[in-house]
Amino acid sequence: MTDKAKLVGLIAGMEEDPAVKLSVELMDAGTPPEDILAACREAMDIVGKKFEEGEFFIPELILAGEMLEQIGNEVKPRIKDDTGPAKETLGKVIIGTVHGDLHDIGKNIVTFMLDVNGYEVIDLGVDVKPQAFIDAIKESSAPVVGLSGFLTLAFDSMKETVEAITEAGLRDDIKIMIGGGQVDEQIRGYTGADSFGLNAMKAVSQCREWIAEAA
Ligand code: B12
Repeated sequence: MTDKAKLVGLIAGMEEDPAVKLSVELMDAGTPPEDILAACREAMDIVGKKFEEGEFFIPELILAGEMLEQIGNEVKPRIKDDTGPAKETLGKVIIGTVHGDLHDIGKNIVTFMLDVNGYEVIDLGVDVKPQAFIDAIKESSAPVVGLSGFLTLAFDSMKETVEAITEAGLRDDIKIMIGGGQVDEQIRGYTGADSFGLNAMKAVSQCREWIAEAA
C-alpha cells in the first residue's frame, strides 16, 4: 500500500490521531504538502459516499471536518515555508461560502493558498448573503469574487449571488469563480459565473490570469 493510500484509509477510517501523525511524518520525509491535501480530498469523497449509503452519520462528518482542520493546520505552515512571505499584494479577492451552506474547509484552503501566493483575501465566512458580497465589492473594489459551496442548494445561492451582483450594476467590473465539491462546467453555466475550479491551485492560477489581464 502506498503512503498516500494509507493516509486516505486512516482519514476515511476516522483514525484521527494516526492520520494527523502520518501526515506530519510524510511531510517531514519530503512529501509535498499539496499531496497531503489531495489525500484529504480523496478521503472526504469516501466519507461522503459512506454518509450517502447510511454507514456514516453526522458525527462522522463532524469528525472528518475536525481531522481536516487539524491536518490543514500542519500543512499550512509548510506551504508558507516553501513560498516565503508575499512581497506585495498582487490584488484583492473576495471569497465566501454562499447563503445556506456552512461548508468552509475547502474555502479556507483556497483562502490560504491565495494568501500565500500574494493576494489580499477578504474572507466573508460562511452562509454569506448576496448583499454581503455586493457590499464587499463596493467597499474593496476587488476585481475577483470566489463563491464556494458544497451543497446542491448552493448552486441556486451562487446563481442568486451572480444575479444580485449583476443587478447592482457591478458585474462588468468583476470576474466570478465558483468552487466546491461538485461544481463543473454545467454548474458554472447555470450560475452565470466566469469559471469554476476543482481545487485551490486552480483558484490561484485563475486569479493570476484575470488580474494580469486587468493590469
Ligand atoms: C466535512 C463535511 C461536513 C461538515 C463541514 C465542516 C466544515 N467546517 O466545512 C459538517 C458536519 C458541518 C457538514 C454538514 C452538512 N453536510 Co456535509 N460534508 C462534509 C464532507 C464529508 C466533506 C466536505 C469537505 O470539506 N471536503 C474537503 C474539501 C477540502 O474539499 P472542497 O470543499 O471540495 O474544497 C476544494 C475544492 O472544492 C476547491 N474549492 C472549494 N471552494 C472553492 C471556491 C473557489 C472559488 C474555487 C475556485 C475552488 C474552491 O478547492 C478546495 C481545496 O482544494 C462532504 C462529503 C464529500 N464528498 O466531500 C459532506 C457533504 C458535502 N455534506 C452533505 C450534507 C448533506 C450535509 C448536511 C446537510 C447534513 C445534515 N443532514 O445536516 C449538513 C449541511 C449544513 C449546511 N447548511 O451547510 C452532502 C451534500 C449533498 C448535496 N449534494 O447537497 C455531502 C456531499 C455528503 C454526502 N455525500 O451526502 N458536512
